[in-house]
Amino acid sequence: MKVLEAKFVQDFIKMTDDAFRMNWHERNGGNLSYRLKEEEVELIRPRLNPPTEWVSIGTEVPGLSGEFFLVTGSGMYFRNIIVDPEVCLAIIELDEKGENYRIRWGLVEGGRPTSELPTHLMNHEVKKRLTNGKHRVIYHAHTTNTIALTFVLPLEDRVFTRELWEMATECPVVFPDGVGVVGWMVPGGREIAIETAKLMEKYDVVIWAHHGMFCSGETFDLTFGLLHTVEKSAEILVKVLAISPKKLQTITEDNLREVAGSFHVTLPERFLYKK
Ligand code: 2HA
Ligand code: ZN
Repeated sequence: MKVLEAKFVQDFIKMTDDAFRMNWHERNGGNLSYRLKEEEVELIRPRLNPPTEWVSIGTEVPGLSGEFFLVTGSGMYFRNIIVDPEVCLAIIELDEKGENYRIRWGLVEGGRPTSELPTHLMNHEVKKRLTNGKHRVIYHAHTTNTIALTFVLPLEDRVFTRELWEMATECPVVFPDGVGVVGWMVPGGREIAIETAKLMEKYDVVIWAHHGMFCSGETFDLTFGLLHTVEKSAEILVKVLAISPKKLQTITEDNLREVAGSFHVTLPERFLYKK
């Protein structure tokens, strides 16, 4: 099958276009990666390029040895993906040690996979292990309101989780594990990848202070929907803070317990503190 006709490629492209229209991807901001299923690799294998030389990932992900990923290209604009996906995207294959990759499709005018490849792959490794392979999508976006909050809220998981849960009744149901926060760091390398992957052990959402957000999920819809929900909640909080420094009423910790009971989710006690 032609790579561009594969459903996972079509879904990937649609998600990047939806995301661009949300205004989360100025210039070359943000990146997306998808871990292919074995049957998807077989479906497109006749259309892959012959193997070329291995390139260092810049970190080790032994848990992903031999896996294939569809990823956005470094420096590529989300805006252009739908117009010319073969220029903007790549399918990469990892070696047996999980230390190197090689490009098997895409980037036809040259280039490299996303600058955040270490974080994407280290997150994939954690989530593949913790979800028995169910999670396949890692997504990074420059979400305006979430970024704004990292200038005014303490950079603590417990504060961000609680504030975001309070902003919309469905939030604790959509991200019951909460959100993690990484303080400001230089992006694009192994260091920030390690810090992010540590938090991915506990959460499906990690906020990068003054930069954006990473989400992990099973499908494109679930991962996009998760990031969208967190960002919408952050937007409400920004508006609330802009209207008044003090809330007159809110969703309380007891309300959160009631929602958790009705929707059969477990909320960690450490986030249900009395304010
Ligand atoms: O420019 O978003 O974090 C791509 C990025 C780097
Ligand atoms: Zn970024």
